[in-house]
Amino acid sequence: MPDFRDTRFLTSAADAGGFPPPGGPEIAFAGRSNAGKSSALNAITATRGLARTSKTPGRTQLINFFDLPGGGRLVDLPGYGFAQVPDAIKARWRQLMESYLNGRETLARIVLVMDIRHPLKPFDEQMLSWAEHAGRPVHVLLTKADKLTRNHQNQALAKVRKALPEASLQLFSAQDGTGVDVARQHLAAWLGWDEWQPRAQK
Ligand SMILES: Nc1nc2c(ncn2[C@@H]2O[C@H](COP(=O)(O)OP(=O)(O)OP(=O)(O)O)[C@@H](O)[C@H]2O)c(=O)[nH]1
Ligand SMILES: [Mg+2]
Repeated sequence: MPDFRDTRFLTSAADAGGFPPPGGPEIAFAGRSNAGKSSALNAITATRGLARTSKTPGRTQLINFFDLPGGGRLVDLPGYGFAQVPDAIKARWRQLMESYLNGRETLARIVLVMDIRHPLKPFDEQMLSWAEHAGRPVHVLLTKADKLTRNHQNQALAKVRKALPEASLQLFSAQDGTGVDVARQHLAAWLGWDEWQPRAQK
């Protein structure tokens, strides 16, 4: 049975020429800068430091590819929305994202990572409509749930669910582990890991 802990860094790409040859379906983590994409990827793979995280928004400026055991990949996308960067870098970001989103046939699914305190910003809406148009299913992580009380978590969840009635959606925290197994369960189902059980990870 494949184990998320056996996920390995493959390569980083600064442009389409750097994308690795296709190697199974790709599940890409998208979201605003600093939302917690890289941290979510590390929590799901139970591998600290696999994807680089930072307090400085805009840390991930490359597309990072990770090989999953048994085929398929996780992809850590650079985040959008960091104000303090020059226009030239924003333009490069846009070009890199467009070439990946529009050109990558092996892109199978999107995990949209949103800070539970700041969901559904314009970039998130753009990503959701792109994914719908492109026929890529989306799973939403409302992350940093540890920053809110249980009550406020549920209120935020209900609010986003109301705005996105069709979406697959969950609470998540890379810090306290909320929802990590739920997210793994979704990924395992997508990957066809039929008999995968959370307990096998422990
Ligand atoms: N409390 C808390 N902090 C988190 C959580 N996830 C991420 N963080 C923090 O949020 C900051 C940004 O996390 P990253 O995972 O680097 O965010 P990112 O979305 O990959 O950011 P970019 O690569 O800049 O787009 C870091 O300081 C993390 O430690 C979480 O679930 N709870
Ligand atoms: Mg990152």
